[in-house]
Amino acid sequence: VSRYLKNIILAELFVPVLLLTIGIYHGLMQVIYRAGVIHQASVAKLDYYQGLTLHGVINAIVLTTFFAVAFGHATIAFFLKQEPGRKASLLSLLLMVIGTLMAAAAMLSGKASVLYTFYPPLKAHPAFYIGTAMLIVGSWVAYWDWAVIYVRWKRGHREENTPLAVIGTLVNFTIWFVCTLAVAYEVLVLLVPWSLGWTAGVNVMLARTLFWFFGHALVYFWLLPAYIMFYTMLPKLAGGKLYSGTAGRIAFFLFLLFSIPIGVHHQFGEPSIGRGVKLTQSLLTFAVAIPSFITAFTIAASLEHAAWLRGGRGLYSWIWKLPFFRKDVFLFGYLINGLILFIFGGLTGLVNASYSLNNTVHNTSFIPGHFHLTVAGPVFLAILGMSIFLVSQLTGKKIYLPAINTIIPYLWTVGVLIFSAGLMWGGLMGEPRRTNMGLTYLNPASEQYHPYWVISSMLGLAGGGIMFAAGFLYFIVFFGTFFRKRSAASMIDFPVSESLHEEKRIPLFDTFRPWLVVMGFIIFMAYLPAISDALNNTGKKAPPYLPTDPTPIVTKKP
Ligand code: HAS
Ligand code: HEM
Repeated sequence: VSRYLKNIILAELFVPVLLLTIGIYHGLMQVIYRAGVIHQASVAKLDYYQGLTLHGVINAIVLTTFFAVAFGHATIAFFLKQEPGRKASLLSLLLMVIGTLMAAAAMLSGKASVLYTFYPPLKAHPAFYIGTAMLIVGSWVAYWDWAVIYVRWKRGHREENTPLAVIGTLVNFTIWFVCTLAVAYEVLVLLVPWSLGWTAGVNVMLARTLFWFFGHALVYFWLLPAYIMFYTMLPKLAGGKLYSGTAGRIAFFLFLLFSIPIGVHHQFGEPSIGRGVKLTQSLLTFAVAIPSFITAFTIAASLEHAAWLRGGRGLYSWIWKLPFFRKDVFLFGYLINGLILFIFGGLTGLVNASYSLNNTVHNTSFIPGHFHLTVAGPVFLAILGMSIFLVSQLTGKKIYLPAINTIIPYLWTVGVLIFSAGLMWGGLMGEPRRTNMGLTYLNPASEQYHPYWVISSMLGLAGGGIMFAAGFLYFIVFFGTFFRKRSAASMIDFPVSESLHEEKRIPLFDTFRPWLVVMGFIIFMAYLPAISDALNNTGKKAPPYLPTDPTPIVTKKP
C-alpha cells in the first residue's frame, strides 16, 4: 500500500478507538447505574442520559462507520489491486472527523442527550444533527469512489468472478447509501429546522418511521464487514477452505433485498402504523434471518473441514483441533467468539421479530441483552481483531503483548454472556431499558423500589465489569502496537480463503442490477403504507416526563 492510503486507514482506526475509551467507560457506568450501586443522576458532571448517548453514539455509530470505511479501503485495495482515489479518501476522512467532533462537542456539553436513536420530541443542538449528517456523507464519498473503481475493474474482467469480499463491501455500502437517504431526510428536513427554531414542531411518528427505515438496515451495515471476514478469511485462518463461495454470494445479495424493508419491527407497539404493515414486516424479518442461517451452516461446514484436515474426527470432537489460542492466527479467536455469541444474538432477534412475542420484550432490558450479543458480539470482536491486525501490518510493528491479545476475545465473550443473560432474564421479568434504576427501582429509599430485579441487574454488573476489563486490555494492545518501534515494511496481506469446490461464475450472483430492482420493489411495497400511515395517523400529545423519573408526571398526581 502507498504511504498515503496507509495514513488514511490508520487515522480512520485511531480516531474512533481513541473515542471508544469514552464509550467503554460509559458502558461500565451504565451497569453501575442499572444495578443500583449508585443512586445519582450524574457522575463526574456527566448526566445519566448524556452518558448513555455517548455510549450508544460512539460505540455503535462512530466506531462502526469509521471501521467500515477503513476496512472497505483495505478490501478494495487488496482484492481489486487498485487504491481508492486520494482526493476522495481524504475528503471522506475529513468529513467524518469534523462531523464526529461536532457531534461529540454537542454531546459532551450536555446539549445532545438524545440517545443514539435521537427520536423527537427529544431535541439536540443543531451541531449534533449536522455532525452526524457529515459523518454519513463522508462514508458516502468513499462508497462512490469504490463503485467507480469496481465498474472500471469489471470492464476489464467481464468473465471473472468479482472477489467475494468486494461483493460484500459493495452490497454493504449500497444498503447503507439507500437507508441513510431516509435518515438524511429526517435530519435535514425535519430535525435541523426544528432544532434551529424555524419550525414549531415535528411529526414524531414520521420521524420515527424514517429513523427505523435506516435503523435496522444500520445493524446489517455493522454486521457485513464481520461476515466478509467470516467468509473470506476465517476458513483460511482455521487451516482449511471455504465450503461454498456461492453460498456467500447468495447470502450477501439476500441482505441487499431484506435489510431495509423490516424497520417497522421496532415499531410494533406504535399506534400510528397499521397491523397489516406490521405483520408484513414481521414476516420479512424472518426472511432476513435466512442469509444468516446460510452463513451459520456454510461457516460451520468450513470449520469442520479445516479441523478434519488437522486430524480432527468425531461428531463434535473435531472442534478441539481448531486453532483457538494460537498467537499467529489471533484473528481466529476474535472471529470464532463472535460467531458463538451470534448464535444467541440471532435466536433472541427471532424472539423480538415475532409480532406477538415482541409485546413481552419491547422496551425491556431483554433488548440491550439481544443487541450486545450482536453488535457487541460478532461486530465488535471483528472490529477489535481486525483493527489490531491492520495496525500491525500497516505500521510494520509487532503486536504488543500477543498472549494478552489472544485471550481478549474469550474474556469479552464470557463477559457478554453473563451480562446479556442478566439483562435478558431481568427483561423477561419486566426490567426496563434506558432507565436510571439506581434512582428509582433499585433504590431502597424510593417508593418505586423493586427487589425482583436485584439479582438480574447484579449479573449485568458482573458481566459488564468483565467486558470492561477486556476492553481495557484491548486498549493496551492497540495503543501499545501503534506506538512501538517499527520492525518491518508496511503492507496489507489478508489471509484469503480459497473455495473448497471449483466454482464456475454464475452471472446472476456476480451482477448487481437485478438485485437492485427487486430491492427497490420490496422496499416500495413495504414502506409506502408505513409512511402513509405515519403521515395520516399522527397522535395526540404524549404525557410529560421528567428526565429523572421513568413514570409520566400526570400519573403521579391523579
Ligand atoms: Fe436485532 C432490536 C430482530 C440481528 C442489533 N437489534 C435491535 C437493536 C439493535 C439490534 C441495536 O424484530 C435495538 C434497537 C433499539 O435501540 O431499539 N435482529 C433481529 C433479527 C435479527 C437481528 C431477526 N440485531 C441483529 C444484528 C444486530 C442487531 C445482526 C447488530 C449487529 N432486533 C430485532 C427486533 C428488534 C431488534 C425485532 C426490535 C426489538 C424491540 O422491540 O425494540 C437477525 O438478523 C438475526 C439472524 C441471525 C441468526 C444467527 C445465525 C448464527 C450464526 C452463528 C453460527 C455459529 C458458528 C460457530 C458457525 C439466525 C451465523 C460454530 C462454533 C464452533 C465452535 C464450531
Ligand atoms: C446500551 C453496557 C459495550 C452498544 C448499554 C446499556 C448498558 C450497556 C448497561 C444500557 C442498557 C439500558 O439501560 O437500556 C455495556 C458495557 C459494555 C458495553 C458494560 C462494555 C464494557 C458496548 C459496545 C457496543 C455497545 C462495544 C457497540 C459496539 C450499545 C448501544 C446501547 C447500549 C447501541 C443503546 C444505547 C441506548 O439505549 O440509547 N450498554 N455496553 N455497548 N450499548 Fe453497551
